[in-house]
Amino acid sequence: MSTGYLWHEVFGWHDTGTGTLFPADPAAGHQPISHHVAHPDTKRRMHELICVSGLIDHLTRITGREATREEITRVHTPAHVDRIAAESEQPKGGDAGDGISPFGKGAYRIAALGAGSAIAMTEAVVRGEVDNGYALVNPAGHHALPETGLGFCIFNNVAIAAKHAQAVLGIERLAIVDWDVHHGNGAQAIFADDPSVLTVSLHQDRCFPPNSGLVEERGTGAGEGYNVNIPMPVGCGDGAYQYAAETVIGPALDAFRPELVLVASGFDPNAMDPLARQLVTTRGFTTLTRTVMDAAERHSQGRLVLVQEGGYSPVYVPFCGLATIETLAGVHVLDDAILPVVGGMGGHDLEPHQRALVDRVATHLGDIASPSSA
Ligand code: 9RB
Ligand code: ZN
Repeated sequence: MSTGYLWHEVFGWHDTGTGTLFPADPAAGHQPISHHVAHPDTKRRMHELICVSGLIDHLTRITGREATREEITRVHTPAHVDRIAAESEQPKGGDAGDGISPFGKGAYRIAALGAGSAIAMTEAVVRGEVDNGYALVNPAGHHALPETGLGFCIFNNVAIAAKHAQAVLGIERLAIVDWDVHHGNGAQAIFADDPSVLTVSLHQDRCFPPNSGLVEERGTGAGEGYNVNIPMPVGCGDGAYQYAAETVIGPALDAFRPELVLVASGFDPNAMDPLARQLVTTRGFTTLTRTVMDAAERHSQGRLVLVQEGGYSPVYVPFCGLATIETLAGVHVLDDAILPVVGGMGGHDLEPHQRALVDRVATHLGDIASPSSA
Protein backbone atom coordinates (compact mmCIF):
# COMPACT_ATOMS: atom_id res chain seq x y z
CA MET A 1 0.00 0.00 0.00
CA SER A 2 1.53 3.32 -1.00
CA THR A 3 -0.04 6.75 -1.03
CA GLY A 4 1.27 9.66 -3.08
CA TYR A 5 1.34 13.14 -1.62
CA LEU A 6 2.00 16.49 -3.24
CA TRP A 7 2.41 20.01 -1.90
CA HIS A 8 4.56 22.83 -3.23
CA GLU A 9 5.58 25.87 -1.17
CA VAL A 10 4.53 28.23 -3.95
CA PHE A 11 0.86 27.21 -3.37
CA GLY A 12 1.27 29.12 -0.09
CA TRP A 13 2.30 32.20 -2.07
CA HIS A 14 -1.01 32.56 -3.94
CA ASP A 15 -1.90 36.14 -3.03
CA THR A 16 -5.64 36.60 -2.41
CA GLY A 17 -5.30 40.20 -1.32
CA THR A 18 -6.66 42.21 1.59
CA GLY A 19 -10.37 41.70 1.03
CA THR A 20 -12.52 39.32 3.06
CA LEU A 21 -15.02 37.81 0.65
CA PHE A 22 -15.36 40.99 -1.37
CA PRO A 23 -12.19 42.90 -2.34
CA ALA A 24 -11.39 45.64 0.16
CA ASP A 25 -13.46 48.75 -0.64
CA PRO A 26 -13.77 51.20 2.28
CA ALA A 27 -16.42 53.33 0.56
CA ALA A 28 -18.59 50.23 0.16
CA GLY A 29 -17.96 49.15 3.74
CA HIS A 30 -15.64 46.30 2.80
CA GLN A 31 -12.88 46.70 5.40
CA PRO A 32 -9.40 45.51 4.48
CA ILE A 33 -8.22 42.53 6.48
CA SER A 34 -4.94 40.70 6.82
CA HIS A 35 -6.40 37.40 5.61
CA HIS A 36 -8.87 36.85 2.77
CA VAL A 37 -11.13 33.91 3.67
CA ALA A 38 -9.30 31.86 1.01
CA HIS A 39 -5.83 32.82 2.24
CA PRO A 40 -3.46 29.90 1.61
CA ASP A 41 -2.33 29.65 5.26
CA THR A 42 -5.12 27.13 5.92
CA LYS A 43 -3.66 24.70 3.39
CA ARG A 44 -0.09 25.45 4.44
CA ARG A 45 -1.07 24.54 8.01
CA MET A 46 -2.53 21.28 6.73
CA HIS A 47 0.79 20.49 5.07
CA GLU A 48 2.64 21.36 8.28
CA LEU A 49 0.49 19.01 10.35
CA ILE A 50 1.10 16.25 7.83
CA CYS A 51 4.84 16.80 8.33
CA VAL A 52 4.97 17.41 12.09
CA SER A 53 2.62 14.51 12.90
CA GLY A 54 4.96 12.14 11.07
CA LEU A 55 2.32 11.13 8.51
CA ILE A 56 4.71 12.37 5.82
CA ASP A 57 7.01 9.42 6.62
CA HIS A 58 4.27 7.04 5.41
CA LEU A 59 3.72 8.88 2.11
CA THR A 60 5.49 8.96 -1.24
CA ARG A 61 6.24 12.53 -2.33
CA ILE A 62 5.17 13.22 -5.91
CA THR A 63 6.59 16.23 -7.74
CA GLY A 64 4.26 18.51 -9.67
CA ARG A 65 4.90 20.60 -12.74
CA GLU A 66 3.12 23.45 -14.49
CA ALA A 67 0.36 22.28 -16.81
CA THR A 68 1.00 23.29 -20.40
CA ARG A 69 -1.26 25.57 -22.39
CA GLU A 70 -2.36 22.54 -24.42
CA GLU A 71 -3.34 20.68 -21.24
CA ILE A 72 -5.24 23.65 -19.80
CA THR A 73 -7.09 24.32 -23.07
CA ARG A 74 -8.51 20.79 -23.04
CA VAL A 75 -10.93 22.40 -20.57
CA HIS A 76 -10.59 26.18 -20.85
CA THR A 77 -10.98 28.59 -23.76
CA PRO A 78 -7.82 30.18 -25.15
CA ALA A 79 -9.37 33.56 -24.28
CA HIS A 80 -9.62 32.62 -20.58
CA VAL A 81 -6.07 31.29 -20.47
CA ASP A 82 -4.77 34.41 -22.26
CA ARG A 83 -6.63 36.76 -19.91
CA ILE A 84 -5.30 35.04 -16.78
CA ALA A 85 -1.78 35.09 -18.26
CA ALA A 86 -2.05 38.78 -19.12
CA GLU A 87 -3.51 39.87 -15.76
CA SER A 88 -0.91 37.74 -14.02
CA GLU A 89 1.76 39.97 -15.60
CA GLN A 90 0.23 43.12 -14.12
CA PRO A 91 2.05 44.60 -11.10
CA LYS A 92 -1.06 44.15 -8.94
CA GLY A 93 -2.37 40.98 -10.53
CA GLY A 94 -6.03 40.51 -11.49
CA ASP A 95 -9.17 38.51 -10.80
CA ALA A 96 -10.22 35.00 -11.79
CA GLY A 97 -13.42 36.32 -13.35
CA ASP A 98 -16.18 37.09 -10.83
CA GLY A 99 -14.68 40.11 -9.07
CA ILE A 100 -14.36 38.29 -5.72
CA SER A 101 -11.42 36.05 -6.64
CA PRO A 102 -8.39 38.34 -6.71
CA PHE A 103 -4.92 37.06 -7.45
CA GLY A 104 -1.49 38.63 -7.25
CA LYS A 105 1.28 39.05 -9.80
CA GLY A 106 2.50 35.72 -11.11
CA ALA A 107 -0.65 33.76 -10.23
CA TYR A 108 -0.76 32.15 -13.67
CA ARG A 109 2.22 29.95 -12.88
CA ILE A 110 0.81 28.98 -9.46
CA ALA A 111 -2.55 28.06 -11.00
CA ALA A 112 -0.81 26.14 -13.79
CA LEU A 113 1.20 24.29 -11.14
CA GLY A 114 -2.06 23.39 -9.39
CA ALA A 115 -3.51 21.91 -12.57
CA GLY A 116 -0.21 20.23 -13.48
CA SER A 117 0.02 18.75 -9.98
CA ALA A 118 -3.42 17.18 -10.36
CA ILE A 119 -2.13 15.74 -13.64
CA ALA A 120 1.13 14.51 -12.06
CA MET A 121 -0.70 12.71 -9.24
CA THR A 122 -3.13 11.15 -11.72
CA GLU A 123 -0.19 9.93 -13.81
CA ALA A 124 1.53 8.46 -10.73
CA VAL A 125 -1.63 6.56 -9.77
CA VAL A 126 -2.58 5.36 -13.26
CA ARG A 127 0.97 4.22 -13.98
CA GLY A 128 0.99 2.31 -10.68
CA GLU A 129 3.85 4.24 -9.07
CA VAL A 130 1.54 4.70 -6.06
CA ASP A 131 -1.77 3.05 -5.17
CA ASN A 132 -3.66 6.28 -4.51
CA GLY A 133 -2.75 9.90 -3.92
CA TYR A 134 -3.52 13.30 -2.46
CA ALA A 135 -2.60 16.48 -4.33
CA LEU A 136 -2.75 19.41 -1.89
CA VAL A 137 -3.02 22.17 -4.46
CA ASN A 138 -3.93 25.85 -4.29
CA PRO A 139 -5.87 27.68 -5.66
CA ALA A 140 -8.90 25.42 -5.83
CA GLY A 141 -10.52 24.62 -9.16
CA HIS A 142 -13.97 23.09 -8.99
CA HIS A 143 -16.03 26.24 -9.75
CA ALA A 144 -13.95 27.21 -12.80
CA LEU A 145 -15.81 27.02 -16.13
CA PRO A 146 -14.32 26.78 -19.64
CA GLU A 147 -14.51 30.53 -20.22
CA THR A 148 -13.98 31.93 -16.71
CA GLY A 149 -12.74 31.44 -13.18
CA LEU A 150 -15.25 31.65 -10.32
CA GLY A 151 -15.43 31.34 -6.53
CA PHE A 152 -11.67 31.62 -5.86
CA CYS A 153 -10.92 29.12 -8.67
CA ILE A 154 -8.80 29.98 -11.74
CA PHE A 155 -8.37 26.68 -13.63
CA ASN A 156 -10.43 23.53 -13.05
CA ASN A 157 -7.64 21.28 -11.77
CA VAL A 158 -9.70 18.09 -11.49
CA ALA A 159 -11.36 18.49 -14.89
CA ILE A 160 -7.95 19.12 -16.48
CA ALA A 161 -6.62 15.93 -14.84
CA ALA A 162 -9.69 14.01 -16.07
CA LYS A 163 -9.21 15.19 -19.66
CA HIS A 164 -5.52 14.29 -19.43
CA ALA A 165 -6.35 10.80 -18.17
CA GLN A 166 -8.59 10.27 -21.19
CA ALA A 167 -6.34 11.95 -23.79
CA VAL A 168 -2.98 10.57 -22.69
CA LEU A 169 -3.26 7.83 -20.07
CA GLY A 170 -5.64 5.44 -21.82
CA ILE A 171 -8.52 5.88 -19.39
CA GLU A 172 -11.94 5.83 -21.04
CA ARG A 173 -14.43 6.01 -18.18
CA LEU A 174 -13.85 7.92 -15.01
CA ALA A 175 -15.82 9.34 -12.14
CA ILE A 176 -15.43 12.67 -10.38
CA VAL A 177 -16.79 12.77 -6.83
CA ASP A 178 -16.93 16.28 -5.33
CA TRP A 179 -17.45 16.50 -1.55
CA ASP A 180 -16.57 20.17 -1.20
CA VAL A 181 -19.53 21.80 0.56
CA HIS A 182 -20.11 24.00 -2.49
CA HIS A 183 -21.52 22.68 -5.74
CA GLY A 184 -19.10 21.15 -8.22
CA ASN A 185 -20.59 23.24 -11.02
CA GLY A 186 -17.43 23.23 -13.13
CA ALA A 187 -17.21 19.50 -13.76
CA GLN A 188 -20.99 19.32 -14.11
CA ALA A 189 -20.86 21.87 -16.94
CA ILE A 190 -17.68 20.59 -18.60
CA PHE A 191 -18.88 16.96 -18.75
CA ALA A 192 -22.65 17.61 -18.94
CA ASP A 193 -23.17 15.80 -22.25
CA ASP A 194 -20.37 13.27 -21.78
CA PRO A 195 -21.46 9.80 -20.60
CA SER A 196 -17.83 8.70 -20.19
CA VAL A 197 -17.44 10.90 -17.10
CA LEU A 198 -19.77 10.40 -14.14
CA THR A 199 -19.95 13.53 -11.97
CA VAL A 200 -21.30 13.29 -8.42
CA SER A 201 -21.47 16.39 -6.21
CA LEU A 202 -22.29 16.22 -2.50
CA HIS A 203 -22.85 19.79 -1.33
CA GLN A 204 -24.96 22.10 0.82
CA ASP A 205 -28.19 23.04 -0.91
CA ARG A 206 -27.78 26.33 -2.85
CA CYS A 207 -24.73 27.52 -0.94
CA PHE A 208 -22.51 28.51 -3.90
CA PRO A 209 -22.79 29.23 -6.81
CA PRO A 210 -26.25 30.73 -6.27
CA ASN A 211 -29.11 28.35 -7.16
CA SER A 212 -26.68 25.78 -8.58
CA GLY A 213 -26.56 22.03 -7.92
CA LEU A 214 -30.22 21.00 -7.81
CA VAL A 215 -31.31 17.34 -7.96
CA GLU A 216 -32.95 17.99 -11.34
CA GLU A 217 -29.62 18.89 -12.99
CA ARG A 218 -28.81 15.41 -14.32
CA GLY A 219 -26.76 16.00 -17.45
CA THR A 220 -27.79 16.71 -21.03
CA GLY A 221 -28.04 14.77 -24.30
CA ALA A 222 -25.95 11.61 -24.24
CA GLY A 223 -24.81 12.58 -20.74
CA GLU A 224 -28.30 12.55 -19.23
CA GLY A 225 -28.23 10.57 -16.01
CA TYR A 226 -24.46 10.89 -15.60
CA ASN A 227 -24.53 13.94 -13.33
CA VAL A 228 -25.72 13.34 -9.78
CA ASN A 229 -26.31 16.21 -7.37
CA ILE A 230 -26.87 15.61 -3.65
CA PRO A 231 -27.91 19.03 -2.28
CA MET A 232 -27.86 18.38 1.47
CA PRO A 233 -29.96 20.55 3.77
CA VAL A 234 -28.12 22.86 6.16
CA GLY A 235 -26.97 21.29 9.42
CA CYS A 236 -25.91 17.84 8.22
CA GLY A 237 -23.47 15.97 10.46
CA ASP A 238 -21.55 12.73 10.20
CA GLY A 239 -24.72 10.59 10.14
CA ALA A 240 -26.24 12.36 7.16
CA TYR A 241 -22.93 12.32 5.29
CA GLN A 242 -22.50 8.61 5.98
CA TYR A 243 -26.02 7.96 4.70
CA ALA A 244 -25.30 9.93 1.49
CA ALA A 245 -22.04 8.04 1.01
CA GLU A 246 -23.59 4.59 1.37
CA THR A 247 -26.89 5.34 -0.37
CA VAL A 248 -25.72 7.43 -3.35
CA ILE A 249 -21.96 7.76 -3.78
CA GLY A 250 -21.07 4.06 -3.41
CA PRO A 251 -24.05 2.79 -5.45
CA ALA A 252 -23.49 5.40 -8.21
CA LEU A 253 -19.88 4.26 -8.58
CA ASP A 254 -21.01 0.61 -8.55
CA ALA A 255 -23.49 1.33 -11.34
CA PHE A 256 -20.92 3.19 -13.45
CA ARG A 257 -17.82 1.04 -12.81
CA PRO A 258 -15.18 3.72 -13.59
CA GLU A 259 -11.58 2.88 -14.50
CA LEU A 260 -10.39 5.78 -12.32
CA VAL A 261 -11.92 7.78 -9.47
CA LEU A 262 -11.02 11.44 -8.99
CA VAL A 263 -12.19 13.36 -5.92
CA ALA A 264 -12.62 17.12 -5.58
CA SER A 265 -11.78 17.12 -1.89
CA GLY A 266 -12.98 20.16 0.00
CA PHE A 267 -12.94 20.29 3.77
CA ASP A 268 -15.53 23.06 4.03
CA PRO A 269 -18.37 20.71 5.12
CA ASN A 270 -16.54 20.67 8.47
CA ALA A 271 -18.23 21.95 11.61
CA MET A 272 -15.99 25.02 11.91
CA ASP A 273 -16.13 26.37 8.37
CA PRO A 274 -17.09 30.04 7.91
CA LEU A 275 -18.53 29.61 4.38
CA ALA A 276 -21.10 26.88 4.98
CA ARG A 277 -23.33 25.41 7.70
CA GLN A 278 -22.60 21.70 7.95
CA LEU A 279 -21.30 19.75 10.94
CA VAL A 280 -18.94 17.16 9.48
CA THR A 281 -15.96 15.97 11.56
CA THR A 282 -12.93 13.84 10.77
CA ARG A 283 -15.25 10.82 11.22
CA GLY A 284 -17.31 12.01 8.25
CA PHE A 285 -14.28 12.60 6.03
CA THR A 286 -12.96 9.16 6.97
CA THR A 287 -16.28 7.63 5.91
CA LEU A 288 -16.25 9.51 2.60
CA THR A 289 -12.66 8.46 1.94
CA ARG A 290 -13.39 4.80 2.76
CA THR A 291 -16.42 4.91 0.46
CA VAL A 292 -14.44 6.06 -2.59
CA MET A 293 -11.49 3.77 -1.71
CA ASP A 294 -13.76 0.72 -1.51
CA ALA A 295 -15.46 1.61 -4.80
CA ALA A 296 -12.09 2.19 -6.50
CA GLU A 297 -10.97 -1.18 -5.16
CA ARG A 298 -14.04 -2.87 -6.67
CA HIS A 299 -13.90 -1.21 -10.11
CA SER A 300 -10.70 0.77 -10.71
CA GLN A 301 -7.88 -1.43 -9.36
CA GLY A 302 -7.88 0.96 -6.41
CA ARG A 303 -6.93 3.92 -8.64
CA LEU A 304 -8.02 6.96 -6.65
CA VAL A 305 -6.78 10.56 -6.78
CA LEU A 306 -7.90 13.26 -4.36
CA VAL A 307 -7.29 16.90 -5.28
CA GLN A 308 -7.70 19.73 -2.77
CA GLU A 309 -10.58 22.20 -3.18
CA GLY A 310 -11.97 24.52 -0.46
CA GLY A 311 -11.90 24.58 3.35
CA TYR A 312 -11.51 27.78 5.37
CA SER A 313 -11.07 26.89 9.03
CA PRO A 314 -7.34 27.25 9.75
CA VAL A 315 -7.89 25.27 12.94
CA TYR A 316 -9.87 22.28 11.70
CA VAL A 317 -8.90 21.80 8.02
CA PRO A 318 -5.46 20.39 9.00
CA PHE A 319 -7.09 17.65 11.09
CA CYS A 320 -9.62 16.88 8.34
CA GLY A 321 -6.81 16.58 5.81
CA LEU A 322 -4.75 14.46 8.16
CA ALA A 323 -7.62 12.01 8.77
CA THR A 324 -8.36 11.78 5.05
CA ILE A 325 -4.76 11.03 4.10
CA GLU A 326 -4.32 8.67 7.05
CA THR A 327 -7.27 6.71 5.67
CA LEU A 328 -5.78 6.65 2.17
CA ALA A 329 -2.48 5.38 3.58
CA GLY A 330 -4.00 2.95 6.09
CA VAL A 331 -2.16 4.40 9.07
CA HIS A 332 -3.04 6.43 12.15
CA VAL A 333 -0.51 8.86 13.57
CA LEU A 334 -2.44 11.50 15.51
CA ASP A 335 -5.89 11.87 17.07
CA ASP A 336 -8.16 14.75 16.00
CA ALA A 337 -7.64 17.25 18.82
CA ILE A 338 -10.88 19.09 17.96
CA LEU A 339 -13.12 16.01 17.88
CA PRO A 340 -13.98 16.27 21.60
CA VAL A 341 -15.62 19.62 20.72
CA VAL A 342 -17.27 19.07 17.34
CA GLY A 343 -17.92 15.34 17.66
CA GLY A 344 -19.98 15.75 20.79
CA MET A 345 -22.34 18.33 19.34
CA GLY A 346 -25.93 17.34 18.70
CA GLY A 347 -26.84 16.94 15.06
CA HIS A 348 -24.73 13.97 14.01
CA ASP A 349 -27.61 11.50 13.88
CA LEU A 350 -29.40 11.18 10.52
CA GLU A 351 -32.61 13.25 10.54
CA PRO A 352 -35.74 12.30 8.56
CA HIS A 353 -35.53 15.33 6.23
CA GLN A 354 -31.88 14.50 5.47
CA ARG A 355 -32.77 10.88 4.73
CA ALA A 356 -35.63 12.03 2.46
CA LEU A 357 -33.31 14.18 0.32
CA VAL A 358 -30.74 11.40 -0.08
CA ASP A 359 -33.45 8.83 -0.88
CA ARG A 360 -34.87 11.16 -3.54
CA VAL A 361 -31.48 11.39 -5.24
CA ALA A 362 -31.05 7.60 -5.07
CA THR A 363 -34.20 7.06 -7.16
CA HIS A 364 -32.27 8.39 -10.20
CA LEU A 365 -29.31 6.00 -10.02
CA GLY A 366 -30.99 3.43 -12.27
CA ASP A 367 -30.21 5.65 -15.26
CA ILE A 368 -26.46 5.07 -14.89
CA ALA A 369 -25.28 2.32 -17.23
CA SER A 370 -22.13 0.30 -16.60
CA PRO A 371 -19.86 -0.58 -19.57
CA SER A 372 -21.39 -4.04 -20.10
CA SER A 373 -24.92 -2.67 -20.22
CA ALA A 374 -24.05 0.53 -22.14
C1 9RB B 1 -20.88 37.12 -3.48
C2 9RB B 1 -21.36 35.85 -3.28
C3 9RB B 1 -18.96 33.28 -2.53
C4 9RB B 1 -19.42 32.48 -1.51
C5 9RB B 1 -18.76 31.28 -1.21
C6 9RB B 1 -17.66 30.89 -1.92
C7 9RB B 1 -17.01 29.62 -1.62
C8 9RB B 1 -16.26 28.97 -2.48
C9 9RB B 1 -15.70 27.67 -2.18
C10 9RB B 1 -17.22 31.69 -2.95
C11 9RB B 1 -17.85 32.88 -3.25
C12 9RB B 1 -22.60 35.80 -3.86
C13 9RB B 1 -19.58 37.68 -3.05
C14 9RB B 1 -23.49 34.62 -3.87
O1 9RB B 1 -15.21 27.33 -1.15
N1 9RB B 1 -15.81 26.75 -3.08
O2 9RB B 1 -15.43 25.48 -2.88
N2 9RB B 1 -19.56 34.46 -2.94
N3 9RB B 1 -20.75 34.79 -2.68
N4 9RB B 1 -22.90 36.99 -4.36
N5 9RB B 1 -21.87 37.79 -4.17
C15 9RB B 1 -21.83 39.17 -4.61
ZN1 ZN C 1 -16.14 25.05 -1.13
